[in-house]
Amino acid sequence: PSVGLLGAPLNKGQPHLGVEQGPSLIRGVGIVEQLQRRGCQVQDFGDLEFESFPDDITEGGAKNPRSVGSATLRLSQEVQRIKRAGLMALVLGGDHSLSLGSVHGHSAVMGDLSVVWVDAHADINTPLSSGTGNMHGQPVGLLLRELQDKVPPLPGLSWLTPCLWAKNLLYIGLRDVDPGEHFILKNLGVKFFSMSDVDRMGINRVLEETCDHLLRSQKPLHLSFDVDALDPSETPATGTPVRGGLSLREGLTITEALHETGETRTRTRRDHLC
Ligand code: DIR
Ligand code: MN
Ligand code: MN
Ligand code: MN
Repeated sequence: PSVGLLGAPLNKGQPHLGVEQGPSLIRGVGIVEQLQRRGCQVQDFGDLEFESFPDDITEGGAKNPRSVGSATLRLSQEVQRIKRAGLMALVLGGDHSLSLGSVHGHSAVMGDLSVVWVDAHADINTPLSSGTGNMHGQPVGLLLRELQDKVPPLPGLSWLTPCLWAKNLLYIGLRDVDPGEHFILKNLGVKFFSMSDVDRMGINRVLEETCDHLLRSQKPLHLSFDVDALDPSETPATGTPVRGGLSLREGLTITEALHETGETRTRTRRDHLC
């Protein structure tokens, strides 16, 4: 397997400094070497550099839309380059608003995707439903085709065409969902496994049902993994810790199970992103 590795040191999707250090810290603990040891060929595309917008103001319920829009457009273009080269794209964040670029770029080359969103949060606010205005809480809201007419035009984001169908989306790990988000989830009938579901069913059954739900459609698979899905005892440095999260083993089991679905299906369809 050949992996295209890309760092997206984005921090404008939320208020805390430090998340932009993610890519270099994850490289620093040896992700390239670890992938190589597992037999992956790694092509390192380095870290993206993003344009800064000093006067980026809140607009239409979204904070820093120009910064986030310009960064995620760059990211989408780079992911498209990696996909066209026939590689699996592995994107390191950075805050989770980067998923606007990674999902869009992936879908631009591969068409409709199945997306597994591993997160304490649903990230399905629209600029109008969001209580915080932080864009890391809105990427799914902006990517869903069904919500297209609920999203006001945002400066810097006019390039973003929604590319994801609600039926091809599935969550694991939810435990901090805003009331407006709950309404949207129910309304669109999005499939999710909350932490209580993981407790009740166990991670293996959750993953069996995940595969039944998504993978039969034979769409290329996209994994979007927010580190705050894990329990804060594992990832204390997240900006939005929520107690009672996935154990490290449960998190790894998710990635292993999704990886195996690619092993048993056609190789070209296998695709993971973090
Ligand atoms: C909250 C928190 N739902 C918001 N979202 C977070 O700001 O929209 N997402 N932390 O990762
Ligand atoms: Mn987040
Ligand atoms: Mn989260
Ligand atoms: Mn998230």
